[in-house]
Amino acid sequence: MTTPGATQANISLTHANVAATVTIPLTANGIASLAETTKISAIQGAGDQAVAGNYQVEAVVTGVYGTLSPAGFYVQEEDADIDADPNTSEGIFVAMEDPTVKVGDKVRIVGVAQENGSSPSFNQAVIVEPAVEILSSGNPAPAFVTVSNADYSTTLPERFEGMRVQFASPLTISEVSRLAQYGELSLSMDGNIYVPTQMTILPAEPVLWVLPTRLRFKHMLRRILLKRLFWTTAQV
Ligand SMILES: [Ca+2]
Ligand SMILES: [Ca+2]
Repeated sequence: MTTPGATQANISLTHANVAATVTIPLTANGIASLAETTKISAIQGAGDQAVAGNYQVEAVVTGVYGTLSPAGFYVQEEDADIDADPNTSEGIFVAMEDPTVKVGDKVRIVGVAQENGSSPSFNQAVIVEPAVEILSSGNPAPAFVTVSNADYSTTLPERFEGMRVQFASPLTISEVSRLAQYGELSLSMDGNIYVPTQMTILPAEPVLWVLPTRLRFKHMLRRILLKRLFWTTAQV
């Protein structure tokens, strides 16, 4: 237990003949804090997975999703705090039941970063077990990062993970077959996507099917899946 207004808490540990006292700094509100604040870009890194660990982050809330599972909110670094590397994302999801933060709040978060196949990450970079302190409200949203058609491919979206993005040119709705059941829309860049065999005649010899296969791969790089964040098994 700490005294109201205390700036630190002393915890005594005793084991056999060994005794030690650990001092944990506290914020004015008595919320745990770490000595060092880490930029989200350093947690996200330039690779496929976030760097697991215990971190303190200070960033702006960009979206709150309290009714989803997992519930939580997104934060993104203020524009002044982004690094110079476009391959490192500046945003991250904070998994939290009943989040009380609002868009525009600048928050200090102490928690554990992870990115793996288990809940609540599901291969998204997340901060779990967060202690959240609101530092200020009404802050401007961080700027969008623009995704150009030439930039986009299946190997690149990781660098935009959790960030506010906008597209450099209009997208085309190219498939709606999974909309009713799964809430999914296929969007494409540079106009509509056609079935490869609509654009080239399938050769008789399978070894020559490389052309339609190449077309299909090129089409995949132009495709974006827009998912509703919940789905139903009911057929409509
Ligand atoms: Ca920051
Ligand atoms: Ca970056």
